[in-house]
Amino acid sequence: MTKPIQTTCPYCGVGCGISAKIDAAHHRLKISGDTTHPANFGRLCSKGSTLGETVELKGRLLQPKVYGRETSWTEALDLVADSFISTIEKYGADAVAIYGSGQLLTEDYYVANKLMKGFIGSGNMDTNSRLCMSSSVAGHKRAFGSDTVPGCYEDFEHAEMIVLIGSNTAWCHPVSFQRIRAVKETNPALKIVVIDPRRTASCDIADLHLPLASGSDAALFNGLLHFLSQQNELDTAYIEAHTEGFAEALNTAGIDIEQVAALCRLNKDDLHRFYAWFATHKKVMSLYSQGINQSSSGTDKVNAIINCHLATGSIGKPGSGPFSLTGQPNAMGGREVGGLSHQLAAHMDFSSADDIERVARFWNTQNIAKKPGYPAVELFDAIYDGKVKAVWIMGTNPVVSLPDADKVKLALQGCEFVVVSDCIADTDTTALAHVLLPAQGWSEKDGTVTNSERRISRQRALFKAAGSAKPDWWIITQVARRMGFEQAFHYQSPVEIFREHAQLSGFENNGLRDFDISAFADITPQDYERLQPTQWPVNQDYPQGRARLFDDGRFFTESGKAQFIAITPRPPVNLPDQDYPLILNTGRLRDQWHTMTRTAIAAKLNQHKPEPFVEVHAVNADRYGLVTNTLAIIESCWGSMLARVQITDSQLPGSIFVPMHWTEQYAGRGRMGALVNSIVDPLSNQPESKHTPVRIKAYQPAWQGFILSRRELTISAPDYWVKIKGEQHYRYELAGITLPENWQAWAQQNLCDSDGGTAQWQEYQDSGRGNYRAARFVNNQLESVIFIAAGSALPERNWLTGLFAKSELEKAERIALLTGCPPLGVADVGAIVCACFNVGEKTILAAIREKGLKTHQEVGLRLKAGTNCGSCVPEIKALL
Ligand SMILES: Nc1nc2c(c(=O)[nH]1)N[C@H]1C(S)=C(S)[C@@H](COP(=O)(O)OP(=O)(O)OC[C@H]3O[C@@H](n4cnc5c(=O)[nH]c(N)nc54)[C@H](O)[C@@H]3O)O[C@H]1N2
Ligand SMILES: Nc1nc2c(c(=O)[nH]1)N[C@H]1C(S)=C(S)[C@@H](COP(=O)(O)OP(=O)(O)OC[C@H]3O[C@@H](n4cnc5c(=O)[nH]c(N)nc54)[C@H](O)[C@@H]3O)O[C@H]1N2
Ligand code: SF4
Ligand SMILES: [Mo]
Repeated sequence: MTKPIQTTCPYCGVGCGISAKIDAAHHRLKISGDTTHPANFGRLCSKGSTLGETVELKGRLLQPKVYGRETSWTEALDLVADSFISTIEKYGADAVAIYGSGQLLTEDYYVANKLMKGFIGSGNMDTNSRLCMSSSVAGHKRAFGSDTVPGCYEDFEHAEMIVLIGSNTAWCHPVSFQRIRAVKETNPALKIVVIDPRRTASCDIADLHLPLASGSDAALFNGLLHFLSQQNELDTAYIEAHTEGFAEALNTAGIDIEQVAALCRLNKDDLHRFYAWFATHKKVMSLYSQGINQSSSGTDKVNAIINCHLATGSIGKPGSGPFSLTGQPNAMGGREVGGLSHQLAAHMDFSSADDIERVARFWNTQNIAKKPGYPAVELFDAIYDGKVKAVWIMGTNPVVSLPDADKVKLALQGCEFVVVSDCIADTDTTALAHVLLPAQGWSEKDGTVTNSERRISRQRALFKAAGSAKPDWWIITQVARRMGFEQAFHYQSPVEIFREHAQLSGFENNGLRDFDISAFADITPQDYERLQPTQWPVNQDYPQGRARLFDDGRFFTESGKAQFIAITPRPPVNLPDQDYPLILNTGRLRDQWHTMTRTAIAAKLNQHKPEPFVEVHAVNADRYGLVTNTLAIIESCWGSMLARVQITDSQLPGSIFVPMHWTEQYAGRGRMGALVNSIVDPLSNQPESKHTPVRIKAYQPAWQGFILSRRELTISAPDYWVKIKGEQHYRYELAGITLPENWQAWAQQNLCDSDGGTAQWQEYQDSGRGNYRAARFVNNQLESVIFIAAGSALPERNWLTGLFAKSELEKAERIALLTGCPPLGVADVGAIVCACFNVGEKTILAAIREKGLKTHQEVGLRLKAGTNCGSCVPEIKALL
């Protein structure tokens, strides 16, 4: 092992610093939190801690492919450039598009955007940030004249009240959540309010949870503005000096508490409590995320929140302000380079002719795009309609993550030319590519990312590239050169791109644009190598960066004043009806990242929630005949999926929740994007991913079962299947409508995949009851087990999966094997709660009972559970 390298976590927008020790010989990493990084001071969550498990080469895309055939970079790049050129010649520049991602590094993103908007001359570069941050971007622009997140993480320590709105911070920004938890523990007076239709793990530290009706946030914050005015809790001096449009906003917001309570379906006293707290605490932070942004009124929701901060002057000051939590590691960097189709670059956009002229001059191009391109949903519609004929998808998986995802699939199936750059070979989107370009993964790439608090950090390469994989910036510039743009894409390394990006940010800026990192305009390769995490702006006035913007009361609007926006709340567009009576809400799980291409490789991360599931309130479960742990089919006008039922009172009656993560690589019929309506916000074009009318009913298979196997298998897919990678085994959950003729033959066919050796079989069959069980041993080692039942009566999986860690089974274990239950005296750990230390629910419950443990700290002392990343503390507390 060498000296540790400091880099940044490639998952969420918290942007944690990582210290990685490299064992190059064995291609292994030892990951720990970077104690010097201001985003995390050494903390990491379950996903960051397990990054070392995701760097294996199995499953990686290692070689360029054209039409399914492996080839050289030269052939692949020539083909991409030639096809783009000929499509443009035949149909014009708007017939091609790039669809990028907040998971690209700033340098990759900058050149992709420059190529499309500056040189191909079309606005058709959009990004998955359209599905993520675009309502925040639009809200910021309206209020501040710029896309600025005013505050910083340090504000958590100064705040008197923190409101989490449409944000499951505990699972989605775990290190920030742990930081807030720590503040709350030392200062119990800190008020925490969660505003979310679901009772999430984030409610664990909340003084108040407001389970508002889906989509009703704008009314709630309008009501707050009205309340603040009625209670004389406005900062009139601030409003007078630094804002415009207050009177109209207040007028439009004229809604009293009773009306809000009725609209949001909230308890009036709870609502009053929240309003009174907001009014009486001076330092209030509003942290918000997808419950706000992913809505047909997302931009209005953002401005309704900002209005309240402007009205109380609680912005730009320590411990206060609206704070949009960014999702992806480089959501912010993407906004800096202008990755959204209406943006140009460096916080300039197509709405200003001066901006267009300025950027054209800087890039020295005659061919700059003059108007916005298609935003994501429209882009895939345009592909479907044949208007866009060649698309290049980079670092995103739209066949899963876009709404109406079956239509997206059809669009790509019908598209003349689809290029996909990814680091993983098999995804639902790579399956549809004509050209596949292998990108370097997180552990191989070099560049910068910007987190939620505007902090630019370096990602540094830890390993040499896997196979022939190349950095995204290299791939893009190679295509650009082949398209005839050698001059403008002559870069040899990321620092040259970063330098140009920094120069553009300062170009004719003169304090007119918030994004200014001109202090890096001449950065040397050595300084870039050593670059320390810094918050922009970084310029002459702020050479060390700036923690807070708007602390001077100056905004980037023409008048220099912030704008109140008058908001008229609108309900979601598609409302439930007789046919589709429920609201489908979608979101994230603690231990998975988006479409699972990387997190599902880490066995530890698959234990928390192994299968696609649907959370349903008991009232709805009763009504639709759903039973816990059985399967249900969920249908919308657009598509359907299968998921396992979890009945919970954390759900509001009338809404159901499914995680967004499962794809066709890991589950048959678990891809939720197929159901989601493609309604968008008219201002931001962000999809309403949290609200689709659906129906649900029990799914009654003829048989259910599971297979555990030491090796990965190719199973003749039944109606329902899920693949779960575990420690030393793969687990397959299965269910089918049709029974195979003979289970023995079916098992032979599906389990005997290429494991060599002579297998010994142990079998049990009760044909009358439809039960079949078998175990196979190869060289005395357990190779696989299969359990099939007519109903859902199957043994728990934990004890059985644990047997794969053993080189040989004891006699008692072998005897007990086909009962599925441990031999007498052996404990079953239960479902894994703490992924970091692999501690199961049953172990925790037993310790609580037997040792009389009272707090999560005591559980931590005994079992270590919850003492690393802390993400499972809410669950431990629930068990207590
Ligand atoms: N573990 C994990 N962490 C992640 C990610 C991941 O995939 N996995 N992805 C990252 C990314 S890209 C993003 S964008 C962030 C997202 O982070 P979050 O926005 O926190 O995550 P979500 O689960 O999508 O949605 C948050 C909450 O919005 C609620 N919600 C739904 N409708 C409404 C509504 O009308 N009003 C309000 N107030 N709330 C509503 C949902 O019930 C849900 O609990 O997470 C980032 N972090
Ligand atoms: N219904 C519903 N839909 C949603 C959401 C929701 O809450 N509900 N959330 C939305 C949000 S906020 C987001 S951000 C999106 C996320 O959705 P996606 O962007 O589609 O999801 P990812 O799985 O992150 O896809 C990233 C892809 O890039 C690959 N990759 C990783 N690193 C690199 C790299 O360095 N270079 C290249 N070229 N490829 C790389 C990964 O293997 C993976 O295939 O989903 C959106 N869709
Ligand atoms: S909170 Fe977790 S996922 Fe997010 S950056 Fe930090 S370690 Fe990575
Ligand atoms: Mo996101």
